[in-house]
Amino acid sequence: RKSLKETLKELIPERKEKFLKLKKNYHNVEIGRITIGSVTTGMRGNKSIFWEGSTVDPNKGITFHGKTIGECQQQLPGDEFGYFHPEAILWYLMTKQIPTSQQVQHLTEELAERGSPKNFPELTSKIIDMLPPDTHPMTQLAIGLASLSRNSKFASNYQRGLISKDHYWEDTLEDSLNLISFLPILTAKIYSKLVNGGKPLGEFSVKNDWTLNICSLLGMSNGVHSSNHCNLNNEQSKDFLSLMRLYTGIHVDHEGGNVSAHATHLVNSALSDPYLSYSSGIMGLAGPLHGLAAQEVVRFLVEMNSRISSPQNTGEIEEYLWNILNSKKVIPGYGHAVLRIPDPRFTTMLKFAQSRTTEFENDENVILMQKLSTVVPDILKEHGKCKNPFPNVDSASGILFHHFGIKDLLFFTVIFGCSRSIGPLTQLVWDRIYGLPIERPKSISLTTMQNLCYQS
Ligand code: FAM
Repeated sequence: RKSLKETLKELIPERKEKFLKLKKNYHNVEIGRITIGSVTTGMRGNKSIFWEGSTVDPNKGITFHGKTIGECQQQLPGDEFGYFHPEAILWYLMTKQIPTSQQVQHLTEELAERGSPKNFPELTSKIIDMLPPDTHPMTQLAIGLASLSRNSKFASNYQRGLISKDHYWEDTLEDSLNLISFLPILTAKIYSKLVNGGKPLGEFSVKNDWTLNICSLLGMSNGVHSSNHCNLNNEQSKDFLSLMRLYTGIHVDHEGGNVSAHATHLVNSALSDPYLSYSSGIMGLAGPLHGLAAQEVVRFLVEMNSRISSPQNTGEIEEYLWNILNSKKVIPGYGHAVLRIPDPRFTTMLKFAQSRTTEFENDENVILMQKLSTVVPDILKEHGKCKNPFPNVDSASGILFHHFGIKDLLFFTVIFGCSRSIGPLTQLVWDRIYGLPIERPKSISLTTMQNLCYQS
């Protein structure tokens, strides 16, 4: 019975040797070109961030160590519906090895133990309780995570001079596993503050897996070891758990260049501890062009439905969309900086809804979400500005949570933030294994660019 840490320990020497060989002998091999366009368009396409767990291909979408979402669903241990456990993808991202069910079970138990109420830092609870109730949930999440820094093993050992560079990864792993484990309770505290005056909505159990604890603590599960505040019937409670598992499984990582991943990796390169680093990632995820789109999509769908006669009325929908575009606003949930196809994560969420027709057939917002995926792309193509007119990850997810009763718009991105912890924190562990230095790209001024252009 080897733990994740023991398994990693065995893998490190060979991988580190490969990395160091490249670093030492191939320093000058060119990867790409930096142009004025790179600097003026947000470094689109510049291959300059080291990232192991996942890659986004414009025409294929996300792959995790080379495997598509579908392949992960087939190969990673999961539930009866084929939705892999976030614990399974955590193991897989970290080790590049498909875990056995037993390994996933052990990791699940380890995370549940680490994240149980007796281990959850009291100070963080108090800080969340003290925040004004109208503090945005993402701000609360960022503050909560930053406050956990007080418990950082990395920061404390570093300050006391107790760790050498070769061992940074061990405390980074320790902090990262604790951070991931604390998320169910932290998330639930933020949610109960939002909807229940701060009173708990459900319970934590060391017998639950990570996702079931999130559902239970949100008051959205009526299974054994779960909350008794749940308004869902048995079937819905199971569906909600599947939705949460599916969602938190596929949102874990989206290579290194997206704002939340990039910020986490950048801040950690200064050896800020994993809590501070991921808190920065969450602050990036809180932007409306990134993760906050999850919230904006729900607002947008609900608002549109209140203004049109039916979610099937193509003419009214088109007119509504054109009004948005003509007022120079974006259509949330559409477009992507890298993808040039409908986001496979969107398609996967859509399939979830389509496989449960009886549950969703009367939900006008879910109907509109599906309808938009057929109408918006043509409108955006005609509009002619955006490079990718297709639905992205945020197009479907929030409205499915909304259907089951998570109605508070501001909360959706917090669920995104739970899942997204897994990929970037995994990368931090490897960053420290490989001993990556502090990141310090060179900035360039308008005058320098002018000089380069007008003299060439
Ligand atoms: N609706 C209207 N206009 C859009 C658009 C959309 N959905 N997507 C892009 N455009 C515009 C964009 O604003 C830009 O206009 P300007 O030239 O006037 O600045 C133009 O099309 C070219 O943009 P692009 O090159 O196609 O996209 P970017 O790579 O600059 O930006 C996104 C990518 C995702 C920020 C952009 O598509 C967008 O704002 N989408 C809506 C917000 C959203 O859904 N974000 C979530 C992204 C998600 F994947 C995530 O990170 N969670």
